This record gives sequence, C-alpha cells and structure tokens, in this order.
Amino acid sequence: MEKILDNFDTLCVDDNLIGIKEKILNNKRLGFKEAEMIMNTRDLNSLGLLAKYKKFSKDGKKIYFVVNRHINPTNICAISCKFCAFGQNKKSPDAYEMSIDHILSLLDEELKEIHIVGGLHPDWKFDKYLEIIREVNNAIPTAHIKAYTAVEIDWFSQISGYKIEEVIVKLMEAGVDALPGGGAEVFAPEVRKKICSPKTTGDSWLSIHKAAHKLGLPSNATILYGHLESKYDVIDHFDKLRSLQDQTNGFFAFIPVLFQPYNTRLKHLKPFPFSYDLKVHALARLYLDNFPHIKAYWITLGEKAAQVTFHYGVSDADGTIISEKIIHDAGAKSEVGHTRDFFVNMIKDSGYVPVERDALYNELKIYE
Ligand code: V47
Repeated sequence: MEKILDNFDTLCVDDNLIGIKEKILNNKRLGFKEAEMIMNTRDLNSLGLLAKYKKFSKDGKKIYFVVNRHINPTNICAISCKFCAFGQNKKSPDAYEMSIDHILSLLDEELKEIHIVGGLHPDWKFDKYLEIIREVNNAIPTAHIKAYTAVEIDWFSQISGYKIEEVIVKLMEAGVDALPGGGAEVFAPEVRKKICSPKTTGDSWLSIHKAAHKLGLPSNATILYGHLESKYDVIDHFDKLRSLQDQTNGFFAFIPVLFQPYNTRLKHLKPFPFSYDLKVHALARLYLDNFPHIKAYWITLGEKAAQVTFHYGVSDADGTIISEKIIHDAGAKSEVGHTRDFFVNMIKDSGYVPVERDALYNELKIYE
C-alpha cells in the first residue's frame, strides 16, 4: 500500500502536501492548518493520492454500495429552507401526502435498506411517523430502515412533548435501524441562519446524533456544500463531527452533499469549480480519520463525477435509490435511480472491487 506514495515527493508540486504526507504516513491527525492547506492546494492529483492512501489503509480497493430505496412520505413542510426546492406549503398544487398503502406498494424483498425522510408536516402526529416505520418494518423485515433526520426528530419532540431520547427510543422500537445524515447542512451559525433559519441548530443536530449513538442507534453525517460557506466553515464542520465521533463512535459514513440551486431561493449563487468537490471529498477522508466511510452522493455529483471521487478517498457509492425526489426537485442532472448492475460496473470500471452491503455495512457480496 505504501507504494501509492512511493514517488510522491518527486511528482508533488505543493510543498505543503509533502509535509502533510509525513503526518498521514505516521498516522498523525490533521489539524486546522493542514486542512486549510488542503483546501488551498492546486495539486489535486497529489491530494487524491493522499486520500487514496488513507482509504486503502481502511478498506483496500473495496467500494461499497447498497440496494436501497428512498421514500419521502410527504413534501408538506412547516419550515421553508432557502436551499430546498422539495418542501411545500399545504396549499401548494405540488404538495403531496402518501398513504400507507402507497408507501407499501413501493417496497420489494430485494431491498436491503429503506431510507425514509420527508417534510415536517404541520398536521401529522408523531404516531403517524411511527406507523409508517412499523408498517414498512412488518412488510419487509429483511431490510434495514434508515429513517428521519435529526431535524425531524427535533420536530417530533416538539409536537409530541417527548424528550429527544424518548423519541429515539420509540423510533427504535418501531423498527428504525439507523439515522440518515441529513439536516446537518453547515454548522456555522451565520451561514445556517442565511440558508435555513429557523431550523434545528448545528449544536442540536450534534446533540441528537450523540443521544442516538448513546442509545445504540448508528447514524450518518452530511455537509451541504457549494453555497455560502467558506473553507473555514467546511473545516469547522468536519472538526465538530470528528470530535463527536471520538466520543461516541456511532457514525458509519460522512456524505458531502453538493448544493443544487434550481427552483430554490439561492438559485442566484454561482457554482463552485469541480476542484472544490474533489477537495471536500479528499479532505473529508483525511480529516475524518475516525469515520469508517466517505460516501459519494452520486445524485448531487452526477454519476461521472462520483466515479472520479473514488480516487479521492471515497469508499461508498450509496445505492440504487430507485426514485430520488428531494435533490431532483432542485435540478439534479443525475438519473433518479440505478440498478445493482450499474453499481457493479461503475465501481469495476474505476478499478475498484464492488461490495454489496446492507445499511449497517455488513458485506453481502464481493464482486471480484
Ligand atoms: O439535509 C435539500 C439536502 C439533504 C437540497 O444518510 C439538498 O445515507 C442539495 O441527508 N441541493 C438530505 N442538497 C439528503 C441526505 C442524505 C442523502 C443520501 C444519503 C444519506 C444517508 C443522507 O438533502 C438535506 C439537505 O442537505 N438538500 N435540498 C438542494 N437544493
């Protein structure tokens, strides 16, 4: 594995990265300063090699994927985030609510992970959200359920009067196996205020995940990037996640989510260059040394760019998803879903070994 970095010093044109390489080879943690150097580098290929080295030291050439489906039971939402094109007012002609029968009609035995998130419906009781989980769990007990972001959990606590811990326990009793990473956006309060006030604060998001981990419920974490955040905000976000993971070890994967502007109240923002996506993914792998996986969210990156991130520290390709809506409402150009074969070919085509997993990262099949 050291071979990856054999000719590093000769090929690298950024002296800062040569210093960082020594830390990585010695398994030393990166600090703020090194993270800043990474975000400022112009030698992307060398950065990719460092991230690849770190990824290889964790899981070699394996890239994981899952046969999963996204389900969004309603898009009616009591809050209106500026970056979101999915949430609708109750009176909007585009507002919808799925019946339980509709939700069940979307399921099949092939699924290994069912990802359920949606709007903060102003009229639905917490019981309704629990019923969805129970019904899905009864219908396909062989699939894991990854459901409801910290923002939804915060909302359930407000509408039910239960404490956060009580909400989490009830969700686990109903059949939730893991929490998705959504709702983290950017923890930096000033940016958060501009893109999603009055949503759950960054501190609350962190404390809800901490509570979940303490109760034995694993989760993922995200960052929404490519809007108003600075490089400093990205590093600060990573730093807070790394500290929490040191305490709980409850995160599976970190997922950079690239902002899609169409149909949103931030549509005037100019896109960042592709080099920024690569730096965010590589820095995630190098800085979040205690996270098992960095996930390429191909829905926002697009399939081709996602393939490139496999060479920038990514070890997870998410999954089939089947029907993505939240990001496509905001103009994502990717397909809404893909087949298992698509992932096997996409991962092999990049020189890696596809590994089909379940939601808890148990290996189901290695496609040598
Ligand atoms: O938190 C909403 C994002 C997230 C837009 O845990 C947008 O495995 C880009 O959390 N442009 C939800 N992003 C997605 C999410 C997720 C996705 C895949 C896997 C997992 C996991 C979690 O969607 C929200 C928000 O950051 N989002 N609008 C937009 N216009």
